[in-house]
Amino acid sequence: MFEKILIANRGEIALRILRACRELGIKTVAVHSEADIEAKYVKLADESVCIGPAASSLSYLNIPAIISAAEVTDAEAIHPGYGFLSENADFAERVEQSGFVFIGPRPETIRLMGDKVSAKNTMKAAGVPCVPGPEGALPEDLREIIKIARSVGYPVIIKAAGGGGGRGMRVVHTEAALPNAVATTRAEAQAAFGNPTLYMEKFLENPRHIEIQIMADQHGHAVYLGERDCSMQRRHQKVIEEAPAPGIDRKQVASIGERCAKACRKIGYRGAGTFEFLYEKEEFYFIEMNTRVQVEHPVTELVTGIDIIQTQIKVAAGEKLRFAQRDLAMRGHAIECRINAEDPFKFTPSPGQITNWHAPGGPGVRVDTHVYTGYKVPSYYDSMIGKLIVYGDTREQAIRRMRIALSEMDVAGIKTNIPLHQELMLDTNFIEGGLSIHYLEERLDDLIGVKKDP
Ligand code: MV4
Repeated sequence: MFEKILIANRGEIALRILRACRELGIKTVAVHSEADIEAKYVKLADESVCIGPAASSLSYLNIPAIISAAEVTDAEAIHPGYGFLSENADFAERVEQSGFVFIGPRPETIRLMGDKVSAKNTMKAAGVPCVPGPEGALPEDLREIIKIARSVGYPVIIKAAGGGGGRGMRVVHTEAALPNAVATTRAEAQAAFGNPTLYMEKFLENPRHIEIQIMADQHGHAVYLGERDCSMQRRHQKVIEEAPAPGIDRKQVASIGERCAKACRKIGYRGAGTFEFLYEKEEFYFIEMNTRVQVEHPVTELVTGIDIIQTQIKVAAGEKLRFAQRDLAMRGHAIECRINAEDPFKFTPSPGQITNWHAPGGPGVRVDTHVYTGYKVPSYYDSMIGKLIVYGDTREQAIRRMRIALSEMDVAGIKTNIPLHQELMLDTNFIEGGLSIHYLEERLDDLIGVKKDP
């Protein structure tokens, strides 16, 4: 096992990784920007290194500064968390070339999955069901593209191979709209990702967003840790996640999960990973794979009892997975509410000093956060300041516990989205479960309409 790990991230996930290291008896190095000098997890770490000014581009994305920090502190491995450099294949490569272990997949795997065309081809070939559409990238010739779209059938969606997570895509409903959509998406893809490659899929109008968590070691073993329903989102930002996904046949989840695990074995995947699917009319369609640990990993931890971060570290150190698929089961139900420093209904960021922070507790309540009374939320980073996660024997119990936990939670000095979560935990459609990716945005239009014109 490693003696010392450098945590190349900030906020709640930096603290989450730090705690995993402590439990494993591993020393920690925190790297931080000038804006995060006062962060408590920086003091909790055995060592800390300032890697640059507040702006992420100069600190948390500063590859040479992070490698230097690992060198001067004699760390053995680097955990990238999520966001920032976590899915940057060049970073993973530089980490390994500098003699450190990257806690994540091999750089080639990150690169393969970062290109959404090669990711889809790989998964299709490995037996994972994908969204209908032509194999590979679109040709340059517009006449060819028109023919392809006709054979797929409208509506279609044009996506950038370099995109993902909602960036670089356009829905096309008619042949008349196709030429402009292709030209615009191509230009945007070139500008944003330096890669004009596009691909096309049948556009699914009202899907759910279900993802499968997988974990693989370096000895050819891979398992799936069930699914998460992440359909409650606004502008590609998830708001609530839960496990298991309500109303989906367990045998079907097992069949898809097994195919994901098999695909991981086939490509020699290493570490934690997530297969993103759209789910519509009782069918799963693969769209993308994430090669990092995800924000919402705690709901999976609560229903499986597996510590995903500790497992990432163990498999990176070369250990075999200590559990096989038959040892794994999902028990009970977990829900996560992302707590953001923002206006609950206008979504404008609300940075500043937290003058009072009281977190809820009790059975089945987990709060993953780095904030505390007196903490100043910087304006430079993501607005998420923590996650409230609850567990219950049933989904009903989890929702009840979430309502109670939200009511106990007291945050003063900044605005948070807690009132939005309170509203959603009483929403009859959410309580019923199984909503599509469009529900929250539609519901918000209603809510905001009502507030404007009561
Ligand atoms: C789609 C789709 C409908 N049909 N692909 C958006 C993020 C990126 N990961 C893929 N996305 C979508 N791809 C087809 N063929 C709808 C979306 C989509 C979406 C997906 C997951 C979660 C939220 C979303 C919000 C809007 C659109």
